[in-house]
Amino acid sequence: PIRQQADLAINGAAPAFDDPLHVGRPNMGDRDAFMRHVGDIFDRRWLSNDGPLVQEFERRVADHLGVKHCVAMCNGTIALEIAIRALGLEGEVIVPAYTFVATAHALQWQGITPVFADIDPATHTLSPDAVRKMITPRTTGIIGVHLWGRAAPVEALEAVAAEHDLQLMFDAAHAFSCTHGGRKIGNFGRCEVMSFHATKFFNSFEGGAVVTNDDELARTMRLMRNFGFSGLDQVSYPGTNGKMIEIAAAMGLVNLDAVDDVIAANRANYRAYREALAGIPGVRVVEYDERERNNFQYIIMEVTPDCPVPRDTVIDALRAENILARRYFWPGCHKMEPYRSLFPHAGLLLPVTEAVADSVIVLPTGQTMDPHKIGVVAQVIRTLVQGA
Ligand code: T4K
Repeated sequence: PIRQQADLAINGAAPAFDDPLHVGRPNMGDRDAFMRHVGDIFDRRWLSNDGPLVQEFERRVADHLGVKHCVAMCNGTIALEIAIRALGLEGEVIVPAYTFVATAHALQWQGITPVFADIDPATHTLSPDAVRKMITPRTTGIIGVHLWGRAAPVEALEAVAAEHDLQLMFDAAHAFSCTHGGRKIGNFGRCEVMSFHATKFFNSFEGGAVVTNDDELARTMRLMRNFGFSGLDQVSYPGTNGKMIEIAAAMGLVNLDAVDDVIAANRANYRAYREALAGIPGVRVVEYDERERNNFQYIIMEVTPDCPVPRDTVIDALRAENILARRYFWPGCHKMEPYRSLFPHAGLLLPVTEAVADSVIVLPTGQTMDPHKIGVVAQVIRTLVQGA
């Protein structure tokens, strides 16, 4: 048991866990069901290019989200790039700097400038007022990010977009199966982008999708995902190779059957963390709105300025115990290349982004965690902070 400073691995004691606890440990559905799909794939000799499992996956995801079209892709980043292309974005597009760097890269990669707007300290998502300040004559769109599965301020961003004639889309990489106003995320903006990466609570090994209710946009993205081919030897768009493969769809289908169980495990972990960390001075677990459905895939702990121990020391202490906590998304995209060189003074307009990036710790959750392990994680934090 960890009771005093000398019991902590950072002070020389043995680590609390022999094997590392990971943020982003994949959740896996039924192994036998997956193996049956593998057998079918061998029998059919159909591995890619709009195969039957990909088609079934697209239908099931669209049904789950209550959205008209799901265009499955090889990963979330390519899905972002294709959505950005299909919407005809160019010039400048406003995004948060407090997101995974792929949101910004998907623009920069195609010669569009990501312009970083600050976030709301309470929700960690774009501040509509900050977005307004960043609009220039070159602005063509806004990409909101539903960080941690909590919806960006959809209606306020819609109002800004309408006022300035801008396209609005969302990076919903964290928000599969979450709701906004009781409606599934996937139904907002012109389109929304999902990630099914291994570290997401619902994975297809690697994978992603653009979901939309817009028929024409879906058609364009389907063509762009497959080199722009609209017929056997006929190309009607510049395209890329963004296709999802059959084996990925097989994993996605099996994991889709397990989504409710994984969410239940994540919810129990979230409650266990909240209880176990309650009352420790200077740390708090970011809360999810109980009126909305959430996937609880990220346990976010903020280390507030009154905490007697700096955020990075808490991380070091956890990692010494083999609890591989992360500082997502430190230090903010604006401080990563190429943006650091392009916009050396961007930080001046992003005080909330920087404060949040300096305070967040992401803790392990998912199928491989349980309330007992969470109790130990919390005891490490309690001992470290209260003994300081
Ligand atoms: N937009 C947003 C807002 C995103 O968060 C992301 C991805 C995207 C767009 C782009 O979607 P994708 O193109 O990725 O589909 C991870 C993921 O690679 C990335 O998908 C994710 N966001 C991001 C938040 O997290 P890293 O750099 O943290 O990955 P890594 O290798 O450090 O792995 C995280 C932890 O998970 C480690 O402790 C190891 C563990 N792990 C990982 C893998 C892959 C496992 O235990 N097993 C595994 O198979 O980026």
